[in-house]
Amino acid sequence: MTDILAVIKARDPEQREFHQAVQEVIESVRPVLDRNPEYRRMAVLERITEPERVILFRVPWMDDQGQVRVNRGFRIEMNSAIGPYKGGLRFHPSVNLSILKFLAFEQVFKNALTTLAMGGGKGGSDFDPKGKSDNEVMRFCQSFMCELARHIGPDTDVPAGDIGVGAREIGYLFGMYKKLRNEFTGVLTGKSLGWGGSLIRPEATGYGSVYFASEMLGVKNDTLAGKTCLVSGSGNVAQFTVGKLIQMGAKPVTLSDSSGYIYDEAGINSEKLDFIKKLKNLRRGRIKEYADKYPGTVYTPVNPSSDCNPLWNHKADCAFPSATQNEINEKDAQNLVGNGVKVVCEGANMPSTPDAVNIFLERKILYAPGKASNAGGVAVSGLEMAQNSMRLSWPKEEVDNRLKFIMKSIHKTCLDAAAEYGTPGNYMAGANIAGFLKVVNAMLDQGLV
Ligand code: NDP
Ligand code: 2IT
Repeated sequence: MTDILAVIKARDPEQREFHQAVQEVIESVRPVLDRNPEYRRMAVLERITEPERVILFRVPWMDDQGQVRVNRGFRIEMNSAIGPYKGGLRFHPSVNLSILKFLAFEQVFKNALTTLAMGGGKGGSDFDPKGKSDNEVMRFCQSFMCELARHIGPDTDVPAGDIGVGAREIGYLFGMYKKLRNEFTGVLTGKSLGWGGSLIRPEATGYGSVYFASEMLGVKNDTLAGKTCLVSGSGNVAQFTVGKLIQMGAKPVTLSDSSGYIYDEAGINSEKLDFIKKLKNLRRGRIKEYADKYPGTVYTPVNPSSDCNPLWNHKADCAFPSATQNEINEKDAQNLVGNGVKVVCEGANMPSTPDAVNIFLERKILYAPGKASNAGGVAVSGLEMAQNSMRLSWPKEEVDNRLKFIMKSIHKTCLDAAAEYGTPGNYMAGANIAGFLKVVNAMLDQGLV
């Protein structure tokens, strides 16, 4: 099996994030392959690690000065064994094939865990929305969709948001798709409420992550009430993680962006969270302004030469990394457990490096991998697709109850699979095994396609 990884590495040596995501799964599913030799004969690992289709295209657009710019657009259609490709679009200068393949690969397992019929995909661009005017963002989205439209559809591939893609971008993308196809369909999720969006979709990833943490604590007869929580990021996932933590009586004390982080020992309350939402979503400002507004808060800028992130070095009970991949390294993980953190619940995708994960597993803390704990976002996207198909919309309580039910079910699925394959309590192994089995068995049912 190490051979499969060696072949993948030799084929695309520069795709480090993709190798990282694949290696974790290969190690987790070893006992599954040992129990069922047929999987090896049918080369399921070789098949599941190769995208069904990779689309790469030029995105030309004009900036406000009349200068033409060119970015790269991507869509990775990873696996459609259990449903149409489904997964977000990321607009960030770091976007490349490695990052999108790792995200698409993780999405396949995550979507399988949600109980809904969704395959896995991911896409995006190296376009940086930061500092761009609304008109520039609109022109970029329109150009991006001019090409993407021919590859997607409500029963084929249904994109959504991710880093740098929120309600504004989804609106511009949807408008262009509708104009090109002359069809009003649920081709994207994360739409605004007035034209096909689902209640609770904006909240879903953050809320779901907190529901998952609460389930994990429940196994230990504990709750989130009174727990001090470290949260990173300050975008969609981080904001609604903080919101739900406040509702559950916990005390979130940190938030960050790519420039630095704030530590508010008194706790971020609802009023302060409203300030963050306006700052980040309307003014598109920097988190530093929080410290200017609320005295007693410490702002620490990012230090690129530091070997660790001081955000993870505060006394706390729980950590919710909700910014980006590999934001917790080995040293950060040591700091977290050294400071008494007992729960690490990933809102972001692959925020912990493999060395960091090993520390969480060795120390037997409650560690939830993103593909389980952040699945609430795509799960409610699946519910948005269901509502669009019925041309109905469910009330808030109904969607929230379904989200809670799905997060509970993912939690149980992870624990059951981990116990069945000899790693009780290991949510990472459980998530990988359960997702793998669902997708691989569907692939085998459908023959060699
Ligand atoms: P947003 O764009 O809303 O927010 C991203 C936040 O993370 C910002 O605060 C951003 O800071 C920070 N960030 C992004 N890249 C970096 C970086 N390279 N270094 C440091 N900070 C960074 O994105 P989301 O909240 O939607 O996504 C956050 C994470 O959650 C991602 O890993 C995403 O894949 C994952 N996720 C999102 C889901 C969703 O439904 N939106 C669902 C499941 C997972 P800055 O503004 O300075 O860039
Ligand atoms: O990583 C993710 O699960 C997302 N960005 C959400 C994907 C979706 O289709 O809602």
